[in-house]
Amino acid sequence: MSIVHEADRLAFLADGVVALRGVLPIDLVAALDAPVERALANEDTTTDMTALGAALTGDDADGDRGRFRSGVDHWRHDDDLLRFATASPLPELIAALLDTRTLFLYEDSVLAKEPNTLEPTVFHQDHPYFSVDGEAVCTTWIPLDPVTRDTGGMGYVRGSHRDDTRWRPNLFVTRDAIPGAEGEDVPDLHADPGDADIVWLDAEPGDVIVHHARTLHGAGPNHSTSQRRRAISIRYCGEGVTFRSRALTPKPHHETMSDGDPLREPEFPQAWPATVP
Ligand SMILES: O=C(O)CCC(=O)C(=O)O
Repeated sequence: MSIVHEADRLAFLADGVVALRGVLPIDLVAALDAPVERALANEDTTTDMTALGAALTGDDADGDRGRFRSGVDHWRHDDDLLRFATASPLPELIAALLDTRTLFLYEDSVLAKEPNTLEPTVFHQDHPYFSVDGEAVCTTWIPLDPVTRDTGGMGYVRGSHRDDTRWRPNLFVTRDAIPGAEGEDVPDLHADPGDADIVWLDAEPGDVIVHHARTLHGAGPNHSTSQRRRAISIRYCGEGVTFRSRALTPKPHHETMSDGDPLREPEFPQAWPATVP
C-alpha cells in the first residue's frame, strides 16, 4: 500500500494540486480499460463533446478529427467502476491526502480525447458544478494512457484554490458560460496565461493527479496522430462536507437530499473507511 507523504499533503494544501506518482498498481489501471470503453460506448451517460463544441461555435465537427467524449456517474451503472472508486487503494490515498476520517464518492467521469482531437478543455473550476459545500472536496485524474502536454495533458493554476473569486461554469469546450450561471468569466488561459502560475503535468498509468475543487484547471488538445488520451476522474468529499443543491447540474439521485444534509449513502457511496470487501 502506497503512503501519501507529508510533502504531498503540504503541496496539495499550498498549490491546490499534487501528482501522486506510481501509486496505483498497473494491473489495476489496465483493468479499467474494459469499463471505460463500456462507458464511452454508452450514449446515455457519455456526450460527444466535439459535436457539442461544434454546435455551439458553428464549426464543422465532421472530417478527419478525433472526438472528445466525456460522461458522468458511470458508477451508477457499472459495478467495476463503483468498486474502483470505493474499494481500490485510491480512497485510502485520498483520505490520507485530505486528512479526513471519512470519504464519500461524489461522482466519476470518463474523459477521452482520441488522436487528433482539436478541442482543449477550457479552464474551469469544479466547485460550481458540485452540489456540495465544504472544504474537503477534490477531483482525482487517473490516466489510462501516457499523457504529455501535446496529447491532452492537464494544466493547473497553482494556488487558485486560495482565491475567493467565483468563476462562472462553462461547457468545457467553449468559454461560453452555462446559461444562468453566475460568477466571473475565467480568462482564456490557453491563449494568454498572463501571470497565472500554470503547471502542466505529464502523467503515466499508475499516477493520480489530485486537485482541490476550487483549483482552476484545463487540458490541451490531443495533437498525436496515434496516441489516445483516456482518463477517469473521480470526485470525492471528506468530513464536514454537506449537500447544497446547485440548479446547474441536478442529479436524479440527489432528489432525496436537502440543503445542509451531511453526505450519506446511498446517494453518496462511502469510499473510506471501506464498506465493500
Ligand atoms: O480530462 C479533461 O480534459 C478534463 C478533466 C477535468 O476537468 C476534471 O476531471 O475535473
